[in-house]
Amino acid sequence: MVHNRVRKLIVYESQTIIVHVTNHLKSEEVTIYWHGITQKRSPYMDGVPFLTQRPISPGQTFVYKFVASHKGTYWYHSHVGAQRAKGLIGALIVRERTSLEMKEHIMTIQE
Ligand SMILES: [Cu+2]
Repeated sequence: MVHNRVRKLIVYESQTIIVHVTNHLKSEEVTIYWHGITQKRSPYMDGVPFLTQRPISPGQTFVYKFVASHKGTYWYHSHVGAQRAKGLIGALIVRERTSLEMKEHIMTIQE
């Protein structure tokens, strides 16, 4: 069953993303394409069936693992048949890594 609840993954730049995808469909295969992620060091995680991976059969699990190399607002979706249009999509937000340093201003007061 494909449903339309809003799904989102939020990570920080340079974090490793690990997603276990289990196909609970009865008769269709599935892959997940991480739209906008370059996959430079993880070409087999691109989610294109029969090009970068064998599609995930019903009942099987595939583990996607890649680095969120660039900040941005991306999305992921199925790369099989009409599954994307039927709602197998979600947001992938890669947040900028910011320093934990606080901006300080030092002031001295004298009488
Ligand atoms: Cu796409």
